[in-house]
Amino acid sequence: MHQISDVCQTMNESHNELFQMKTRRDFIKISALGLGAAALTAGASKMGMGFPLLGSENEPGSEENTLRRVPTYCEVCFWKCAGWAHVTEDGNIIKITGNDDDPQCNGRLCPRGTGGVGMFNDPDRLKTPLIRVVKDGEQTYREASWEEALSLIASKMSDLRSKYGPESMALFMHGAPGTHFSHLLKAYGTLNLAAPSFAQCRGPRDVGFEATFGESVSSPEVTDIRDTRCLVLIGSHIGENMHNGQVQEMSQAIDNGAVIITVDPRLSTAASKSKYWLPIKPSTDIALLLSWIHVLIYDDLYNKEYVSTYAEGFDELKAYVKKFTPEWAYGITTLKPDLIRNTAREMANAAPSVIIHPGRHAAWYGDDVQRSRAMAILNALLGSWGNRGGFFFKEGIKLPEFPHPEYPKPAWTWKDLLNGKYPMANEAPTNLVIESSIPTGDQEAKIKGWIVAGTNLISAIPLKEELSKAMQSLELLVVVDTMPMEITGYADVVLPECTYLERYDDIRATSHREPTLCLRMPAVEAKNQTKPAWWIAKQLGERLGLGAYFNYTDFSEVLDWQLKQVGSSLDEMKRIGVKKLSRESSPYLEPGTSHTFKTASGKIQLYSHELAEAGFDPLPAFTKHPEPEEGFYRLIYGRAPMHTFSRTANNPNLVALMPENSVWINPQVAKIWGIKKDQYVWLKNQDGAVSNFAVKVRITERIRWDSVYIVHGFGHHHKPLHFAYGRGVNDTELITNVMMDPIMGGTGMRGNFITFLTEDPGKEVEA
Ligand SMILES: Nc1nc2c(c(=O)[nH]1)N[C@H]1C(S)=C(S)[C@@H](COP(=O)(O)OP(=O)(O)OC[C@H]3O[C@@H](n4cnc5c(=O)[nH]c(N)nc54)[C@H](O)[C@@H]3O)O[C@H]1N2
Ligand SMILES: Nc1nc2c(c(=O)[nH]1)N[C@H]1C(S)=C(S)[C@@H](COP(=O)(O)OP(=O)(O)OC[C@H]3O[C@@H](n4cnc5c(=O)[nH]c(N)nc54)[C@H](O)[C@@H]3O)O[C@H]1N2
Ligand code: SF4
Ligand SMILES: [Mo]
Repeated sequence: MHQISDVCQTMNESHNELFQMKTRRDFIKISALGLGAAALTAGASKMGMGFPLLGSENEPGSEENTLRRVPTYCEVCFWKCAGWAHVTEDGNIIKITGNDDDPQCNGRLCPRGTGGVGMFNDPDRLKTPLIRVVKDGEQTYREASWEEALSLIASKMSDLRSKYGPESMALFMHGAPGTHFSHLLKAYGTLNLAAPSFAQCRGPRDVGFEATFGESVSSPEVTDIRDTRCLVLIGSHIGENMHNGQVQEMSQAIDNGAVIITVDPRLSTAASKSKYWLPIKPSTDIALLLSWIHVLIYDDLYNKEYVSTYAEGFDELKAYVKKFTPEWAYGITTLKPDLIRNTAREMANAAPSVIIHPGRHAAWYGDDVQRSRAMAILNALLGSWGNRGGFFFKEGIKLPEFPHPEYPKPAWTWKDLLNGKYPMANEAPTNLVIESSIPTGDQEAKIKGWIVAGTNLISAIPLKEELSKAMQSLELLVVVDTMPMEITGYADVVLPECTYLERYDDIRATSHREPTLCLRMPAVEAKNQTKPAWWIAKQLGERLGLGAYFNYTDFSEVLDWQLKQVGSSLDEMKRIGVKKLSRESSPYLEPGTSHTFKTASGKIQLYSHELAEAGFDPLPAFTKHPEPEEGFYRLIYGRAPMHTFSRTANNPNLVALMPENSVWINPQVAKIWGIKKDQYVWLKNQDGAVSNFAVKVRITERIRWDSVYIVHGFGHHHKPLHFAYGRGVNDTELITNVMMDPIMGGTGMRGNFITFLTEDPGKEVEA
């Protein structure tokens, strides 16, 4: 009796504290906490900067024959390669290797996947739930028990439900934890679920391809790279973009003599392996694409039979591109007309085994659906969709949902927040949900509470001010993360998830050349007080009266049930990790047979009626974008093979491989500025935003003089990230000009220009 009332007492206090603070959330350093600090010192000595790559032979007990092998799939990026965690008798994970049966990795992991064990070993990991409190007039976190943290969140969510309706809660998610919290929030009664993988990433591409072919290119992409004869990369930098299977297939294609054409203002790794590098003036790709379409049509190089059988709108397209000659494009793109003609001919020679790669991160200039449409149209003219060496038709297997009551129907969803904007958004744009969390004038915000699971919004979302305003206005902000990333400092309650190596998650049921199933299970017990997302969601569900949606004790029961419905079982999957199933339909169009595309008319839409009806250009329009003023250079960004966004920035293994990013500068520019190799400079953008830290200069001919390049994910300002703090610069803080895609709400991020500060601007960094 006594104990229960004690718990209630504490809960009420915490609850009241949260209410008091709703008007202003200070950013809190998690480092201030006792337990974290103690654990850190112990770990840090063992895990210094020179920490060896795991799998090192002299780890105690690492003899191969005593190792246990546990199936998993990687969470370091979203390619989700299947692998094995190798565990010693005393419960240490000493290495992770690829699963030979997985077509997504063919037994090999990329450097990040191999280094994934650093996520498990990272001494800076979150260790216990934390609750925001006021102590001596200052906001801080105190460690809390799970019981306290969960009851506090559930009671606050119940309040929000009764005051504003369940729709007032939103979820921001990326990766595996997302599905567990989606289930929770759908059961609770809201569909306001958003991920940066839409509006900040592949959204424009997917919408552009869907408008043309009736379906998207999926993830993993349905590009038949291994059998292609010509691969055209527009920006897409496979090789630095380390999506495993694609990288392997691209090197296979190169070995087989495929022609690679890379369009990139920077000599990317892919460009360096290409027969043709087209160092385009950034932001002018649509002009190049239109002139390629012009050459294919007017030089009679397109696939007439394919187009007449499967496509519609050719006459409109032909008339439209008449004026877009290579000479016209030259003036815009700086690419010589001959180069444009020759590369168009290379594509036609290889057709239909040719791929104009759709890319993945497509949120560039705000006209990104139109650029994706132009790429889709080129593919259609070449007949590559549905042909070997082009794009194949995927086949997958759908696992039945574990039985639960029907989800309630929300009174409204994010679609009702659009007010006519972004008519073709088919997933919730994160930015829309953020805007809808800010009160306007005397209008209350529609969204009042967030759960953020597996996304560091601070570095993923370019709308810094809106994000900050929204977070200050919320009545509840819960962050579920494995690390004390920047976003955790804004939470009311921080919940520490265990890493992918310590938990069950959903079965990876992949649709690709063949359907595959893949299991992730705990290799070892979860460290400290960390818990898996499925458990956290279930606990919250039960406290919210939604127990019927979580009718199991352990998630393994759900997996076993699901697997048994499709003729496998948890036991089988524990042994094999990956199960390949055979496909039933053909991956390619059958010659001489008809095919119905999933568009309204059943035909490929060269001319898009859907876009026309929504009030947009039905044929891709070229828009001229602003250019840098004198002394400024366009900021472009991308990936490095050893890191994934900001999620690996503190991973000791990967920090050892690449500790910081650098800014790529053309030698001409370095000369004008008198900047030397390896010098550190600060970056300032057109709106006066200055980088938090200095960045090392890399002087290289591999970048055009009008642009600079940095790898995304660095420049962390949160001190508890001991390995990442202060290393390199963060592109996100220099992206203050966001070019919205009116069609689907994508946030174009490449319209920012920077200049150099060679003296320390003395900027105070929020620690
Ligand atoms: N400026 C700029 N912005 C970008 C991009 C860019 O290139 N430049 N890229 C865009 C693209 S393409 C994408 S897809 C998005 C990516 O956006 P995000 O996926 O949000 O990227 P990260 O910054 O890696 O944040 C991942 C967060 O998940 C946490 N995390 C990792 N593993 C787990 C786990 O198992 N459980 C839980 N609960 N949390 C975990 C990490 O600690 C981290 O806080 O960013 C977009 N935003
Ligand atoms: N190692 C690693 N691999 C990853 C990831 C990671 O974090 N790390 N993230 C994964 C994710 S979620 C995504 S979305 C993908 C993103 O990977 P991609 O889709 O391949 O990348 P983008 O960001 O579209 O393109 C980056 C390239 O575009 C070039 N570029 C910049 N501006 C322009 C321009 O105006 N025109 C043209 N033609 N090129 C331009 C840059 O120089 C750079 O080489 O990578 C995936 N793979
Ligand atoms: S590509 Fe690399 S990081 Fe991504 S899932 Fe595969 S092994 Fe992991
Ligand atoms: Mo992405």
